[in-house]
Amino acid sequence: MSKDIRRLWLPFLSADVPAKCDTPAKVAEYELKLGCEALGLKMPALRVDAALGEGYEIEGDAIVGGERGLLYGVYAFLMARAAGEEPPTGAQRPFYGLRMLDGWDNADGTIERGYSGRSLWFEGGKLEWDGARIRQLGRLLASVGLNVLCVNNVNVGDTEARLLEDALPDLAKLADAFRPFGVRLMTSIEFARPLAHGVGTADPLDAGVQRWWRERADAVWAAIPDFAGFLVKADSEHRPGPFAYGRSHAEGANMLARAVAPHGGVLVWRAFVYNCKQDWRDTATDRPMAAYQTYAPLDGQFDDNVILQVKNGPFDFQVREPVSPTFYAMPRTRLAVEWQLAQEYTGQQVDIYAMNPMWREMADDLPPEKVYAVAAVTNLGRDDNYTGHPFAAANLYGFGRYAWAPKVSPETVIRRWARLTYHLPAEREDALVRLLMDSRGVYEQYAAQLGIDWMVNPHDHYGPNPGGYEFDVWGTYLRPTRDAVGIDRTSKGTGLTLQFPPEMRERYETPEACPDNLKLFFHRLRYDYVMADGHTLIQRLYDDHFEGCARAEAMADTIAGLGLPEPDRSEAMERIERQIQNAREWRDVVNTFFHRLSGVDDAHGRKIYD
Ligand code: GCW
Repeated sequence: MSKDIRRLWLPFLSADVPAKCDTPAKVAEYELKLGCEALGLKMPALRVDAALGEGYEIEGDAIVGGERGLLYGVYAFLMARAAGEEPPTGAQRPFYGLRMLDGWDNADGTIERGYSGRSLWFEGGKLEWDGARIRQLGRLLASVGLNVLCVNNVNVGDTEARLLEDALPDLAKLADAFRPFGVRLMTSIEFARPLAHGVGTADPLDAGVQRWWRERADAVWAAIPDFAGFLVKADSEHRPGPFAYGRSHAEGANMLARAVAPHGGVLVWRAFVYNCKQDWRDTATDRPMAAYQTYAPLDGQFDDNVILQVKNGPFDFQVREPVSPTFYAMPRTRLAVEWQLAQEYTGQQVDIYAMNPMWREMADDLPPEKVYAVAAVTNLGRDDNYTGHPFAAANLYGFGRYAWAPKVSPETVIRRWARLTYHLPAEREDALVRLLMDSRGVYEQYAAQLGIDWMVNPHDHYGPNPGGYEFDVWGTYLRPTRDAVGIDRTSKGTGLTLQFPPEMRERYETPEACPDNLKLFFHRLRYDYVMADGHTLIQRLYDDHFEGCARAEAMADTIAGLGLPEPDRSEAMERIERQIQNAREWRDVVNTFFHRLSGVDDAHGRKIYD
């Protein structure tokens, strides 16, 4: 057994789940007993009602549910009691059937954009894991009702491709480890894989290619009967795909979907397709328009078991983006929204950035039923606390809650996480909840205010570098001059606003109607543009950076005053110091950048370096 397994938001489950609990029913029973003893509760009866599936109902002194539903019901009951609240009443069902975590783990144990240490399930070129930690992870995922885990990076190397080949027995063992927690596995596949096996082409319309994938799928489901399906990144950032054969993405996705369909599998196809070799001189191509341009014309052409996984915003997991217009354009396609719990662009689990408020904003702009499934790139790794920053666990917890109820109040979720994790006295709990609720706004204010994204250091994506991507190939330009900054994405500019339904188009089309937090996402504005609050744009750029940084500095005192238990206290204090350094760097670099360009001084005479 590994030492010091961290319990995160389940501290009352003070013993590991033993390996002999090898079905959801056994885990449910074990957890209920363990939890009730710890919390001094009378143990409710467990009753299986298969018809409830993933749903459950807590009725008086019984918990009723389908096999997995029972497990979810047990955790819901225990977590409510541990938080001193009443368990939910009435039938509970997850809003989304597919609630998926995407690991960007590589076989060598590294994680692409991972900020919590090495992989929990890969090392040295193969699947390898600590059983007790995987069971703890399974418990954490089940406790918030997540049900699918994709184990490898969407950028698939040769070693990872072998997960469905000679490494399949290991994958089957990992599936066994997660199954008792109701978590089914998925893998990312490489579209051109048949080439490595002498098929000679990866053309989706080629009979040999179709046969190769059918045989692979047959072998996979023979080894893992409840395998969830495949995830594919194709024709995206140098990955192979159907375009090489003159085929559409519907043709590519359907070919794979037909291989997995007989087994009840799904084919998750990522819509993250854009020109990653753009010439910065080309002002007609506008990267955030790419997904819509590629996929909207294909609506209605995808098979039923294809799920098109669209990043939440049209760009790429930036701090502030509108909802991707692709979501409004494909009513006849099953769409999944993809989020990134790994904080690539949002502070890398050093800076605090709680995501539930962002998910709720999306649910307000896009009726949750327009989306078929939810997925998120995990923020998990082998660090003792699993998520690098102890507060980043709130995002993993919160993602599960959002997947069950997309309109759940962010504050309710964050408070519940805080209470379960720390049990602080009321005033300090309030302070932690406020800190987390404000955290995204703080980060946004010093790193991406007014919808200016992409001022990050290239490649690494942490810290400021306002000119860093200007002459690069990635299509992420802001084109700052001495007078103005931003891209005109209106009908008079690149036309991104035209991809939105009328009501949203109107909201974004003019700088006056456009909310402040997206003004520079949609508009090119002069520095002397007067904002609704009467300040010029340039003054607002300075103000936000000074204020955002000051708010980050103030967070250190709040955290110090929370009285957190160790080691969380030390971890959080060490990271807030780094966050403050980062915020100062953002403030000074970005302010100096605009000051040098514009020559306009800060109206309040604060320090801007030259
Ligand atoms: O934002 C980019 C990341 C890549 C990632 C890509 C994607 C897995 O910088 O690291 O690759 O998104 O989502 O495919």
